[in-house]
Amino acid sequence: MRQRRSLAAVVTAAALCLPGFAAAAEPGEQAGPTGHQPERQLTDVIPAPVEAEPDPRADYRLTPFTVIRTQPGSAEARQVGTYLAETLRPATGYHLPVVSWHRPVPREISLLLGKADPRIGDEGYQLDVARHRVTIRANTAAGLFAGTQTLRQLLPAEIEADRTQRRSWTVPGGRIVDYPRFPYRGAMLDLARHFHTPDEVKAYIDELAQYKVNHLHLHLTDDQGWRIQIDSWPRLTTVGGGPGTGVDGVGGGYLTKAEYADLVSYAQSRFITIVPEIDMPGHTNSALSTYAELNCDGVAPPPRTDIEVGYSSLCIDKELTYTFVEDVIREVAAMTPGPYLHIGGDEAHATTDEDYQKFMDRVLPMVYKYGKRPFGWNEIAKVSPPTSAVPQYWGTTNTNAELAEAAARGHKILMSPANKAYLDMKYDESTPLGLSWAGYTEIDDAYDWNPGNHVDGVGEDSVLGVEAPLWSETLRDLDDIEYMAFPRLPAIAELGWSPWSTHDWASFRERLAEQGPRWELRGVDFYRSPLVDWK
Ligand code: TNX
Repeated sequence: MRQRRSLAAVVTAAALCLPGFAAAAEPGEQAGPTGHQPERQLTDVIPAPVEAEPDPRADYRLTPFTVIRTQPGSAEARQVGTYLAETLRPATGYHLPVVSWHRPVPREISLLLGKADPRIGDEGYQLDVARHRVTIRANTAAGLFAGTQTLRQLLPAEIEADRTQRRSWTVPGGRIVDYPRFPYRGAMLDLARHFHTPDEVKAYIDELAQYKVNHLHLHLTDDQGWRIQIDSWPRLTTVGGGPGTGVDGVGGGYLTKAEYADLVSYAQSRFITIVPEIDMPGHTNSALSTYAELNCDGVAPPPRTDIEVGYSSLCIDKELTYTFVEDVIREVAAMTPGPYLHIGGDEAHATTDEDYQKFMDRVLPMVYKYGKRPFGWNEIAKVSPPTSAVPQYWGTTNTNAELAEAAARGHKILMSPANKAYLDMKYDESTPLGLSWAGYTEIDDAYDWNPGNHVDGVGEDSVLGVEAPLWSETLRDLDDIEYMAFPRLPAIAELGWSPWSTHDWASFRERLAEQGPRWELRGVDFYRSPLVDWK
């Protein structure tokens, strides 16, 4: 009884105070079994769900009376409910109280743990839309979160507005059962070539989360700049990340440990794990020019902000190199709760193969020593690292002997083929930003490849997942980032989440068109590819 009374109080408050109530109460706007067509179909979602069974008689209408009820006793489920309420309140103007009651209430959206389709696993969910309630069930809070992101896309695009919209809010009826194809669905942001502020990274995280991306790899160090505070080598950031250390001498900056920790927890609240990268032994000019003693000859090279690659190397035969690397790995591991630490290893053209082997033989064990699983660009496959190390494929061909051998030895591989998944490649010759060394990458190129058989000898079972790297030699601000990431990021996200059986360019381009108005309402810049009939 008490529960019912407090609900009544809430609803009255909504009816009296909130502008959305008046809009919803307008005559002729009542949702009903007849007449009112939802604008969205149950399958209008990116990434495409595993299974969707529409029921046109079961459309649900969000109203000022809707309550979000989360699993009793689960603080995590409640956080997901609160985030859902926060995303739906601005456009609806509804109160959308979040409660954790045991008993169902009328007109609820409930987020519940357990009792779902057994296929959903750790990250999947089951979404049931019926006349009077929406129920999301999952085994974990991550699954509930994924379900809420689907629900968000099933509402009309205006749900993304930041001010109250005078309209009705209908969700198409039916059931979705959905779970990921690969455990790792990632994006990468390069903070080294141009620094991007914590607020910019957070804005990107907010977008990634909507497409069920669950890892954000931060490329934190490179020839131009060093972007993460390391207490034992303090000049790395004050000098190596100082003013003028962006490409062409533009910008500079770095993350303090506090800012990094804040980013980690912000990402966590959207079920995204941060993967830090310290690139070595190449791509290290910022460290070498900051600390002269790290160089073989003890002489610091000048800082560089051009975009050449492959000229720098840590000094492989100097013991101080390993003191330095261990200090950095120890501190980065300590500030990173996620399981992975990326040690780069790409384009070490200034390091001989023998030295590269020596270096990795010393450094890989350090990553394990501090409790992390190493990631490296695919070049690390050539040193036969322990099989739990993850090579990240960035090549442009469908054959790579070292990678196939690594898969045969039992490695999981992360797929980021540069001619498909690199978000910094130009869309076509007229794209004002980006590079083109791996070719132009239109949205259909980004979409049309199968991570499960892209490289000979690297089958579905050897693939950990996919990642879309965004290198920022040419990207200075958030608009630049967004213009290159959208619409290609959702293509890579779908390849990581949706089963290959749903893969369909015609369907994808239609679903993508529906994202356009959402990006506009959120102020997200994007490339209006001529291959898509934008809404
Ligand atoms: C290659 S991909 C690089 C980066 C560049 C990128 C630009 C890789 C592992 N290394 O250093 O930023 O191309 O597209």
